[in-house]
Amino acid sequence: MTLRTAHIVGRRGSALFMVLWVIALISFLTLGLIELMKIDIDMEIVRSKDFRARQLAESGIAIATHPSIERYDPLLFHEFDEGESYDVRIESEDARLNINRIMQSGDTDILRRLFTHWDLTQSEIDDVLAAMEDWFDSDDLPRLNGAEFEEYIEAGRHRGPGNAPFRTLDELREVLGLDVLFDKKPDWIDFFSIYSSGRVNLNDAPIDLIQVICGVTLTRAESFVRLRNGPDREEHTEDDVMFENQQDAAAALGLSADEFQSFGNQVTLQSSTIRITSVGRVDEHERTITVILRRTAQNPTAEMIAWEEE
Ligand SMILES: [Ca+2]
Ligand SMILES: [Ca+2]
Repeated sequence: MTLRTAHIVGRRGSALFMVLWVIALISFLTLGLIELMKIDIDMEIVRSKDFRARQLAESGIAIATHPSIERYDPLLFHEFDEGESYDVRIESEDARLNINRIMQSGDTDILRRLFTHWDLTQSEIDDVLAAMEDWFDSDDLPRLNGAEFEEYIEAGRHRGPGNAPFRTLDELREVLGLDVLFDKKPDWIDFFSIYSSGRVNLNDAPIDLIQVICGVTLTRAESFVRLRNGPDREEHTEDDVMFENQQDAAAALGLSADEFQSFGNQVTLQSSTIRITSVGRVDEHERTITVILRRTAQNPTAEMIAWEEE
């Protein structure tokens, strides 16, 4: 091969290589583009399902807030075609302890008893209460094992405690030093409210609160809830028993009138503050809307106090 022929073959080889390289590059870019389009379409599907799930949750809220809807009404659950549904729960907000009222009163005895019930040690309870009190009080002086601004920043938080009553339950969740509570009772936050009256409604209270407030055994508290649930043993159904007077409630708890009176000012049998939780679902996508309403005999159409979404 002459030098000139070798040069031509070399140039043809380079050209071929360039063509192959451009084809590879175009293929690569096309695949990337397809992948990007696929991600975009997937995100659009997620957004659309999320939007629809929120619409369904809103429908549930609209139905549940109607004054004539009872907590066991079949309209509170509806399943549509193609994996779409909403499910609404109506309960008394007074099934929960009001954390701000407890902190305001300075009497944390009920919290000590509840945290003991959840197996926290006395020193763990002291630390948890110190942390909650430091969040609540207006000063910046940390209690022993409590936490104020400096401790929050040192722990990598972007802000310090509220130094005021809790505005939301998420703020209560943010208190520094509550890990032990989350460890021993992961759903502890569900026992609290910032809207409840301060008297716990025995017609809706969870077993733990019945035990701790009324000082009864687990067996007694369970038997009380069984009676409350009616013959079908299921809560929130038409046969549920609502205790209307203290004598009946005391008898169902196996307590004398005097024993009931010892905690009578901490409990109630009716409430005007209602929690409505509506879950909208589309396949595996879920949106939850929680609404707090206050409904009185004078105002049966109800006043909305809070609207939270997650
Ligand atoms: Ca403080
Ligand atoms: Ca029932």
